[in-house]
Amino acid sequence: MRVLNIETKGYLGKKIKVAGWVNSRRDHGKIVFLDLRDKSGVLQVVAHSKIAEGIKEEDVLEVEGEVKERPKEMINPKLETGNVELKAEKIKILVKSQKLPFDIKSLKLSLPKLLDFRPLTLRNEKQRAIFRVQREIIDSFRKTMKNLGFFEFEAPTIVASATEGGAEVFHVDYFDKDAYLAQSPQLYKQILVSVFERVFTVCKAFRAEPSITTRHLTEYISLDCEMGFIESWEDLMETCEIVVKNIFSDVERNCKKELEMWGAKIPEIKGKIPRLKLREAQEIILKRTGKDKRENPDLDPEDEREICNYAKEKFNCELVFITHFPTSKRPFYTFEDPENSEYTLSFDLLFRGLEIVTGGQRINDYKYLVKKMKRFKLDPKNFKYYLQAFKYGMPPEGGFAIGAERITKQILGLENIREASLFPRDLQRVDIRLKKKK
Ligand code: AMO
Repeated sequence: MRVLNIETKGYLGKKIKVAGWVNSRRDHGKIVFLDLRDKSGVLQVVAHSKIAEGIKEEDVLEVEGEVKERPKEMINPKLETGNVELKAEKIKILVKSQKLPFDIKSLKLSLPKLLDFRPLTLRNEKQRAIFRVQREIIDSFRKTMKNLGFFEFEAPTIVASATEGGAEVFHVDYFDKDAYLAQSPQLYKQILVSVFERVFTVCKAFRAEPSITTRHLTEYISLDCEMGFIESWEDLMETCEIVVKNIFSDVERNCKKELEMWGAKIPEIKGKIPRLKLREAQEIILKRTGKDKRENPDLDPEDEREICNYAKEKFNCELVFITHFPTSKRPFYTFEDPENSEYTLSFDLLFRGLEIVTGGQRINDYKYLVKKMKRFKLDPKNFKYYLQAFKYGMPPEGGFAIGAERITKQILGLENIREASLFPRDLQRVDIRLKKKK
């Protein structure tokens, strides 16, 4: 039976079989060192040149032999299997690899090349680490949600209307009728509050982003939740804080090696994440930079960086909630501040200079929701299906969504969000770079 590389430490002096890809080959006369890579890590295989003949990088092997302790001077403390090696007795080449177009281990490539060769570049240890961290983030979100009594559901991808407003929606030619790719699971998570009270989903969201930025994808992973019977919209920010803090502590505990590879440090959050109203933030930005953005309905990327610098200096916190965005600029479903209807009970969470979460309280009163749709020039008839949930009793509710690639990017300090997507899609790329239609 096959033993994983990481488990070989437990088989000292025993004969076992391992399998994997050749990460590297080093020849020392009649002795050949092969670093064999499998899903668990790398193991050093020592073989006589006769049985290692013709073996090259990325060939897929099955190796049988004895697990031995390495001589003291050969111990590699950087490797989890660094004090053992496998003395090969039999090597079976399961399949040969063709000549590699570049060195996978050092991977000195531009971003477009890195993505063009994704099936290959993902084999690089540091690239794989990104997605181990992302997996931990998603698992952590799911774990916290379940612990807090949220019900997991799968949101539809093909939807009948644009939910988040704007023109950033992909049209689907649906049997000669109109449909769209979901910009978010917003309407469905709200509907389900009237069924399960607390719900969450890990789903794909689609935005027809017309520009190339380091923070936008056209398809991203959304970690969405929605909760009913809130006593105040503060409940939402508190839940968001619990979720994000758990993500940080799970990644710190379970992804030590990955964080080290990227030189990344998990932020320390002592006490509560600071909160600033949008207009307060803009006043601070004016004082710090002399730039007057007090009329703007949102923060731009430069503002997000500036206000995070401020939060770090003032509160020693790398995260900050921005609240009370203008009613005119938030989607139709957003609850207005009873103290000033110009603003909403909504928030963004910024982390190291980038928005990673959006959330807020929703309008749960049927008649008011219909009125608000009309004010937003939306036809309630097109939302008849969704409105049923409100017509027949929706408790006070709200929720939020975390962008999985964004939080991954910020934790690891990646320069571009595409690096945090296994198979990124953007204006110019679906797997490969797209060519213009002739
Ligand atoms: P919003 O549109 O702000 O809110 O999106 C929520 C979060 O999703 C991430 N995100 C993106 N990530 C990568 N590429 C994109 N193009 C992209 N667009 C958004 C961000 C953002 O904070 N329904 C609301 C959420 C809610 O109120 O519950 C919504 O979709 O991290």
